[in-house]
Amino acid sequence: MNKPLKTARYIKSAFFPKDFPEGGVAEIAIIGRSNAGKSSLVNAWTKTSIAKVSQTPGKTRLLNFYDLGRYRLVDMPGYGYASRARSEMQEYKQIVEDYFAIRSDVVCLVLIMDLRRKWSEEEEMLKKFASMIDRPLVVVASKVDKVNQSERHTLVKKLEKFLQGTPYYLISSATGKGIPQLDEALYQHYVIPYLERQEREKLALKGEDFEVE
Ligand SMILES: Nc1nc2c(ncn2[C@@H]2O[C@H](COP(=O)(O)OP(=O)(O)OP(=O)(O)O)[C@@H](O)[C@H]2O)c(=O)[nH]1
Ligand SMILES: [Mg+2]
Repeated sequence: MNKPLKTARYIKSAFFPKDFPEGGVAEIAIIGRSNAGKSSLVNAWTKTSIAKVSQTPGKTRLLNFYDLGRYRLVDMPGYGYASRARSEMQEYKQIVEDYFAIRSDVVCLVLIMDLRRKWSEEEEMLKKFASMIDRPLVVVASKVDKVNQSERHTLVKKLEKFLQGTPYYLISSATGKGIPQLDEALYQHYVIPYLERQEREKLALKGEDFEVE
C-alpha cells in the first residue's frame, strides 16, 4: 500500500477529550520530556513549520493534532519541566491518561528523548505504561547532529541497555537525518495494519447487513 503524498495540516489543539477531533484515523502519539524535540520532529517529519518550537521548555501544554493524510501525528505536552507546579504535573498525567484511555486509534507511542540525556525514571515509566495499555512503543533519540560519531556510538550503547529490545531510531530534526526511515517504518508497521483492520471491519459490517436483509 503506497503512502499518498499529501500536505500536512494542523487540525486543532485540545485539552479535554470532548474537544479532540473525531476518531477513526490512525494516530501516532509523540511523547517525551520537555525540550526533547517533539514539536521539532513534527516539523521535520512534515517538512513544514506547523508546530510551535521554542527555546522555553514547557511550551506545548495541549495535545496538538496534525493531519498527514492516512494518519495523524499527535504532539503531546512535555513532562519533567522542573519549575512546573505539582498541580500541573497532575494535570499532565490526567491529559495523557485520558487521551490513551479513550483513543482506540493510537497505533503507536513515539517516545522521544535527547540522545545526550540519560534514560530516566520518567522514560522507564512511559515504557511500562505503553506495555500496560498494550500499545507498541518506539523510541526516537533526537539531536544526533549535536554529537560526533564516537560520542554517538557510546551513547547508543548506553541507551540500548535500557531499551531491552524496544525498537529505536536516531534522528536529527535540524538536518532531517533518520526521519524518512522513521516515517516509512511506522507507516509500514503500524499504520498499514490499522488501515487493513478498518477495511476488514467495514467488510464484516457489510456482511452482517446482508445477512439481516
Ligand atoms: N540541534 C538540534 N536541535 C533540536 C533538535 N530537535 C529539537 N531541537 C531544539 O531543541 C529545542 C526544543 O525543541 P522542541 O521541539 O520545542 O521540544 P519539545 O519536546 O516540543 O518541547 P516542549 O514543547 O516544551 O515539550 C528547540 O530549541 C529546538 O530547536 C535537533 O534534532 N537538533
Ligand atoms: Mg513542543
